[in-house]
Amino acid sequence: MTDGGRRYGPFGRVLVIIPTYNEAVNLPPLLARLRQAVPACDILVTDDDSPDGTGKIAEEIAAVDERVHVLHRPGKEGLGAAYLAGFAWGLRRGYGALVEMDGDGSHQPEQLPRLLRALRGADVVLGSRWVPGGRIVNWPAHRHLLSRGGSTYARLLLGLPLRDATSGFRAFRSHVLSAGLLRNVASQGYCFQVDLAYRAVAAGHRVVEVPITFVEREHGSSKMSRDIVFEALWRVTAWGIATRFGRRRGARHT
Ligand SMILES: Nc1nc2c(ncn2[C@@H]2O[C@H](COP(=O)(O)OP(=O)(O)OP(=O)(O)O)[C@@H](O)[C@H]2O)c(=O)[nH]1
Ligand SMILES: [Mg+2]
Repeated sequence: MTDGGRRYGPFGRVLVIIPTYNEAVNLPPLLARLRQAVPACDILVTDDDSPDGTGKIAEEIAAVDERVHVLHRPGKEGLGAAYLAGFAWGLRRGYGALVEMDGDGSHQPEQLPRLLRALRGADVVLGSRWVPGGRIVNWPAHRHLLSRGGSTYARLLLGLPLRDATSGFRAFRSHVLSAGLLRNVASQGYCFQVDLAYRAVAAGHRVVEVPITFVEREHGSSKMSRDIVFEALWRVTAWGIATRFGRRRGARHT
């Protein structure tokens, strides 16, 4: 892995995509830590016209750091849409690896090198809270239950060999995110993460998990809602039923 040459192992340039909605307080320190931890990565902030001015703050940082870019979207459309737009942006520019990372400080930039090292021997790397060495800091019991329960449900129903299918800290080799794999992705909330993991596994890609420490946000508010949980529940259930009744995996249209 070299830094000065902006190449990371066998996969070339790295783009870290950070979707933001009202992360004005969290974004500047996060970008500073990321720049320190992985100096050569490029960063794309995908902002949905945050009312708190996150997009403008990102622009100010981009003005003094040529490796920070900002994609402004007209309004709040959910995590899935923000990532799909970010992937398209990165694929058009020939990045070898695309990374997903939350903008609220829950994912530690200092652990990104660990994900990138694992990506040398994999197509997709998930930062996992639920493998040995994984940790969660400052979560109430009901969030543990929801995260563990959601992952277990997806694992059992979809036959996913993964402990943390909902994790949003992950790295993809860009060839994984082909038009075919992303066709008709409609998931919006954190179900989007389960959707991509399921599609990657079904397509035969090498998906591995490495432990991460997840720290609950200190500032701003969570976008987790009842609707987002409900979306995950109904979509995963529908995919599970479709799989059981023999519809080809990876050919889903929900
Ligand atoms: N662009 C964009 N970003 C979003 C949207 N919804 C959430 N995000 C961002 O996605 C990341 C994860 O969202 P969070 O609110 O932290 O949701 P979460 O991590 O599932 O929930 P918590 O664990 O409670 O924080 C954060 O950087 C958010 O700002 C959206 O609709 N559009
Ligand atoms: Mg969060």
